[in-house]
Amino acid sequence: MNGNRGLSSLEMEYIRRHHNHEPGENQCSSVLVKHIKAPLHQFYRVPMILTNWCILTILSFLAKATVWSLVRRFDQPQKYKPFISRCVVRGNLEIGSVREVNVKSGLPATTSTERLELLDDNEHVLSIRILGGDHRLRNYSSIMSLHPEVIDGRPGTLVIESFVVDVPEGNTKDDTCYFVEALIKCNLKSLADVSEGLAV
Ligand code: A9S
Repeated sequence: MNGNRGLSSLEMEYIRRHHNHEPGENQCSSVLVKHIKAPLHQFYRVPMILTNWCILTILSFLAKATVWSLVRRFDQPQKYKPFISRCVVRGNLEIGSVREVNVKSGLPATTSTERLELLDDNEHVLSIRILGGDHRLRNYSSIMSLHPEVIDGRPGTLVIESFVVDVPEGNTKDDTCYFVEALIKCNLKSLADVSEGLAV
């Protein structure tokens, strides 16, 4: 983690609470923060006298995609990750599920095998671990935590993403951190574009 880098005390608290990587000697780790002008999740205030299965069924179909609804879809990372073309999950969305990810052409990889480590719909935390693939990210694991915030007086989402990964043979920690941070910045920019495009 590169020091405080202008993070607020609240962001530091979230990082302390959810992003506790312990990088080994030959690993690098970092944390990225993104402020998205879209709600973390959509909710409707329905008078209790009207709440019944019919109303909730209708509302569930009307619910717009929001930041957490995109992030939590371990089976569909391509919904917002620009480098992923296809994903197949073995098993259902439980801890331990494994996905086979196909990567778009032009990148230093074609496939990646990834395991769902944590999916918490209350704390809005997702963690994955890369098990394999024809790329150079060994022992890669990442944590995403989403937190509601107000941006320009409207519901927004603070997204914090951290990772830890082995430094490949022949590379430096800085090289490796720079490479992974660049990819994650692209993912978070795309997440913002998709979420803000959907949020009304
Ligand atoms: O997808 C993520 O959450 C994060 C990263 C760093 C994924 C990287 C990647 O999918 C490529 C974009 C293809 C780059 C993998 C697994 C390996 C790469 O070399």
